[in-house]
Amino acid sequence: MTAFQLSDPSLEPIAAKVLAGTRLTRADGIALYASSDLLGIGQMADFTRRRVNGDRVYFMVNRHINPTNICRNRCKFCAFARSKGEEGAYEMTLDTVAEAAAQGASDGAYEIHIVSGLHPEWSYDFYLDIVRRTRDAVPDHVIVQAFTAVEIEHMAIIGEKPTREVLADLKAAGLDALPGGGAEIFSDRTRMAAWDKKTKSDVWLRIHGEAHELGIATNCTMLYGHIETTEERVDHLVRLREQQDATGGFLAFIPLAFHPANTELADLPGTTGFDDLKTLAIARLMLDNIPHIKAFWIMVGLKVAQLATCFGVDDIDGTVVEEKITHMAGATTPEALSKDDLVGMIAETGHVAVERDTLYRVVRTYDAESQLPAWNAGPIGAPPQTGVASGTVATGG
Ligand code: V47
Repeated sequence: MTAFQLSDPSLEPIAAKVLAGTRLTRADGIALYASSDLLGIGQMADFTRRRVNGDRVYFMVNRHINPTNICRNRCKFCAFARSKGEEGAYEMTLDTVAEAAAQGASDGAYEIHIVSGLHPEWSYDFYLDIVRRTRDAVPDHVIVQAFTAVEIEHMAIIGEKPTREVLADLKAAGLDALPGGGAEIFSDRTRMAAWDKKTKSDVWLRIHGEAHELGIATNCTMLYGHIETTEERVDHLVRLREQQDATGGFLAFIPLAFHPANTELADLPGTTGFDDLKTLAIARLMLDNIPHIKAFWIMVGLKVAQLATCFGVDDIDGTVVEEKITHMAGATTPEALSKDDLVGMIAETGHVAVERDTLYRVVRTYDAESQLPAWNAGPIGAPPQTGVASGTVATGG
C-alpha cells in the first residue's frame, strides 16, 4: 500500500521506488508511458517535485531574440528556417540585436535568450559579436543565454576550432549560459529520418559536458510528438541523466511539444494535453538529478502549463516577448505574457510564485494569497537576491 491513489496497480513497484527516492530504470520509464493512469503518475511526480522544489513555481522576465532564420540545416520539423533569398528570410544587424537586448533589460528582463539559424555567410567573429554586443547592451545582472549546441558545432566548423575553444571564446565575450535546444530525440533512427544534417547526439551531449566543465550552465530539451517511439523518449531521458551524472551542469529540462504546421511533417497531429502532462510528469520522475522541470507555456499552452505545476513541473518559463520558432509552426499561444499574468497563473494553483534569473537565483518571491511582492528586489541593475523567504513583509513596488 502506498501513499498514492493508483488506478493502475502495475505502477505499485514504481510508486514504492518513488517513495523511497530510488532511481527509476529505463523499464520503469517505459512502464509509466504504457500506463494511462495520468493522475497516479501525476501524484508521484508532484511528490518528487515537492521533495526537490517544495511549493515553489518559478518564472522569469526574459526576452527571446532570434537574430536570423537563415539556416543551412533544413530539418523537417522546423517551420522557422529559410534559405537566403527565400521569401520570409530575415537577418538582424548587430545594432538591432543590441537594441532588442537593451529594450528587454529596460523592461525588467533578467535573461536575454538568443537562438539563431546556421547562417551560411556569417563569420565566427560575427557570432562572437552577437554575444559581445548583447553583453554590452545590458546591465551585469542580466544573463546572456545564447546558442544551442547545434550553433556551437556550426561555429566550430566555420571557426576551425574545437567546440571547447568556441565555448571559451563565447564565455570571454560575455556568454553566461546555453539554452537547451537542438537535442530533438537522440535516436539515430529519427535523426536520419527528419534532421539528418543536424548535430549527432554524442556531439550534442559532449558540447553540453564541455560547457559544464567551463562553468557554463545549460538546459536540456526533448522534442516529442512527431515520429519517435516512447522507448526512444525514455532512452533520451536516460542519456540526459547519464550526462548529468558525469558533468552536472543542467539546470532545467524542457520537453518541447512538436508543432506540425508549415513543416514537412505537417500531416502529423501534434501532441495532446494528456501526452504533454504525462511527458512532463515522467520527466520529473526519471530525471532525479536535474533540479528543474519546465513547461514552456508557448509550446504546451497556458492551460496545460498551469496544470503541469500539479504534475511535477516547477517552472513555466517567462514573459518571452517575441517568439518565432513555435509560432511559425502554428502555435496559438500569445507571443508574450506579463509578469502579472504569470504570477496570477501560479498563485491560482496554491504554489508560491518565484521570479528567478537563468541560474535560478531568486529575484523576488510572491505571496501566494495576496499576490503582492513579498520582497522588493530593488531597481533594475541591482544584483539578484537569493534566499528570500516567502511571506515577508512587502516593501512596495
Ligand atoms: O532547438 C523547432 C524546437 C527549439 C519546432 O533552454 C520545435 O530555457 C516544436 O530550445 N515544434 C528552440 N519545437 C526552443 C528551445 C527552448 C525554448 C524555451 C526555453 C529553452 C531553454 C529552450 O525548438 C529548437 C527545436 O528543438 N523546435 N521546431 C516545432 N515545429
